[in-house]
Amino acid sequence: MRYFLFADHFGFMPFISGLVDITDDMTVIKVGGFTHDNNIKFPGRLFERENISPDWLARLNISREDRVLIMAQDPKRFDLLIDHMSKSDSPPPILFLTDKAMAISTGALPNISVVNVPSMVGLHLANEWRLIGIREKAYRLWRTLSSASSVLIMTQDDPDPDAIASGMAIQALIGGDPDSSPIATLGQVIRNENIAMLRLLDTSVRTISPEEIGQFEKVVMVDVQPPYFDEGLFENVAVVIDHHPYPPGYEAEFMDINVSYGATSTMMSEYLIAGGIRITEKLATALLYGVITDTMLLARESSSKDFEAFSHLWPLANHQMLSSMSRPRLNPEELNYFVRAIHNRRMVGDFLFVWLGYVKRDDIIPRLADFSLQIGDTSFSAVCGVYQDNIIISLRNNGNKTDAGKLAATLFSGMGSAGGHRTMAKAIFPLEIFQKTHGVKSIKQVKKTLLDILSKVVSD
Ligand SMILES: [Mn+2]
Repeated sequence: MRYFLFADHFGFMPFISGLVDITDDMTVIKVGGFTHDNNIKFPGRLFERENISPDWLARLNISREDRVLIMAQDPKRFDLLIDHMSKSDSPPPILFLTDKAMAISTGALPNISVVNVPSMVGLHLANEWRLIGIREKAYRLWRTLSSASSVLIMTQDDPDPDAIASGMAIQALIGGDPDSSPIATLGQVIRNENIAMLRLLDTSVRTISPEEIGQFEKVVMVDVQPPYFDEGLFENVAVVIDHHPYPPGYEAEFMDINVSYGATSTMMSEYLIAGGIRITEKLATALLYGVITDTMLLARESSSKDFEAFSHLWPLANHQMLSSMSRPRLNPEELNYFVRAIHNRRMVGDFLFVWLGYVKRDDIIPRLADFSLQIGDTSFSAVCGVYQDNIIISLRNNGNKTDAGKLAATLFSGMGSAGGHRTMAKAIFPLEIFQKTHGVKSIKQVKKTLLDILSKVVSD
């Protein structure tokens, strides 16, 4: 490649060394007789001109195959050059490096780019300040947790992808594993997509009881803050990282609460990136999914920081996995459960009851629960199955007066764990306890008893 450098100073020389290769043919044209450091070595020919004339320019034979660099302290000095080049039949691409404010209508001169070198470098430097800040925070976070032998990573009662991904990022940051630093909830993962996410990423969220909290040396909260939980449950929290507003009244050793982020996953991505921690494909997929779901694909309450995290994670993520998470597919075996559900359904008013019997996978239950609201006039549904000696019930409400979460808690929390939101809830308890409590033996009787209990309390 032939390069022509026109310069009225050599101040930006260090910045262009990366642009020009040793094999390139370089012609330097010093314009306006300035003195320069003799130590600057030029890889090619050097011309010195007081002024540049069209005739002299024509002799250089510059064409669109070449590249022109202009290094200008006084941009006006190069007007004639620009004019000449633009009128040429074969105008070369021109990079105009300056430190002056300059307006060139690039619409009329598509071959010219003006680069303000100080502001470009300044932008990079400003970003470095920010990076140092984040890296220091990442280090402080790591130091807060690194000495602990066990770390409890707490999320909301129904952890969403943002919380799960942020928990995984904490594990990556401290080199923790699911045993010594589990991602935990006092509730359970209810949404079908989130269950699919856990399965695909081969990770887990552990349901813990309040009594277990004390077994961990340090507590981290991601995407949630201590006042969310019952008073007195979390007296000593080491780390809180969240993008929801700060509800005053608590302190933690390390706190990063920032509402200008669309997702906690973005905050965690910044820590990992600034801290130089490797982001595996799985982690990138999780974090990207966290950013996407919390910001509704950068449409809701997102900032340029979310966009930056998004573009950093995008090439690292597994996109096939990502699409499976948002639209879990049905395999033939799962399809059989759908058939079974349709066969074994009972409608009582607008309440739909589905009994699946024994299932080989528990995630089919919430999937069918989502689907169940599409059947007929259903406004409230309960999909029940037996998985590994436990009865699992997924409740869905779409316009019924009955609060699914409250109903689950009232009916089943005495036998196991149960709860959720108004529109979706889950209960899980041992089959044996249910059989004893209700004095029933066969699976058929269990089914009938459940139907009786539920259809009595779900309002029409
Ligand atoms: Mn969030």
